[in-house]
Amino acid sequence: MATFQPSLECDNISNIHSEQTDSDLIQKADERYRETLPNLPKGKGWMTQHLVQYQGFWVNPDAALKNLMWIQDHFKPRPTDIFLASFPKSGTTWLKALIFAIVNRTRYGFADHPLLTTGPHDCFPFLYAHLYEKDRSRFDLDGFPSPRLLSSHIPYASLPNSMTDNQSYRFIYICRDPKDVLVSTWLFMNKLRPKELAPLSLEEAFELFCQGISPYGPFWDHVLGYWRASLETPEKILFLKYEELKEEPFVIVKSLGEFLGYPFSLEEESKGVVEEIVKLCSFENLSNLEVNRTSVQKFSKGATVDNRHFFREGKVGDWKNYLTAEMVERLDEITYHNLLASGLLFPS
Ligand code: PAP
Repeated sequence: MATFQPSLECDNISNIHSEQTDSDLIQKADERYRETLPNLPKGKGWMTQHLVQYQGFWVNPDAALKNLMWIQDHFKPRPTDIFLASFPKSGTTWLKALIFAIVNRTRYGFADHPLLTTGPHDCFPFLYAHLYEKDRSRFDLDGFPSPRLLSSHIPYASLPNSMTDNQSYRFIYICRDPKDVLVSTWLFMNKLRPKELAPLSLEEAFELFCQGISPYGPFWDHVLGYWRASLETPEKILFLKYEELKEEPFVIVKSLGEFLGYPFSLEEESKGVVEEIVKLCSFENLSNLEVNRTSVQKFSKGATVDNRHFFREGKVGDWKNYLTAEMVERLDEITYHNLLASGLLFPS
């Protein structure tokens, strides 16, 4: 499926490699991966048998780690890039839809908007999910027009310097109450867990999550990495909370427009454009669309995920239906201690 990207002019930056150079780079990334992998600590996996600990974070040892290394070694950001960063299950799909709709609002009408027929993950691809394809023709990042909309779960500390230097790219980070993140991750990953592995019980998932062993975990280190960076460079990183977006979507959509350099005019506001965007990207609307109910999202190495799995409840506080009082107490305490000095708070 074609990826919709805003078709403003391509930056005048050449990061187009020849075929030969591309395969050399893939080979180099492969070598570093093969040399590094055997030395990494192993932990129990959620969707795979194991996770490995790389630079302090736990990742899937196959595609996720390879792609991360590729990005670290070879990805060339453009100053106009817009990155969405998140810990998994924190609101990525929602933010993808919102940012896509904000940035492209003068290109598409709401009656025949691409988001009505294309899933948010196809409109706003994961940076790493397709990079390492041998056949990179499906997602040729170099060929994307600017501004490129790219997302990733990579922790801030593991981003290459080229993405954290003082260039003008923008990052939006979305975080969510870890109790909802845990429940959402557990349910999602059990659906995708290979049949040959026994399902992960909630008790086991809880224990692993508390120890920081979940994809891109520890959760708290991930959040704090972007939180601190957003305090240091607020003009570059906008830090959002899922719960606040639920509470005040109009306010946040307006501030997203401002932050991204696409502010809403008074005329747009009076015509209800902000409301249209919020409605288009709402859980109720997106989750009922045919494309999000029936089609499949393709990731690297032939992995596929039904789009409907990205839309479950879309609520704040669904953890109340799953976690015991002891679990809540323990998780809240870990969160409290980890975030105490940072000034970052989650609703409990
Ligand atoms: P990802 O990391 O795999 O991309 P992500 O989109 O971050 O997943 O998180 C999925 C969660 O966002 C799901 O939460 P739940 O399991 O608690 O229900 C999903 O329902 C929720 N979600 C998806 N789209 C929306 C939306 N438009 N509004 C609110 N929540 C949403």
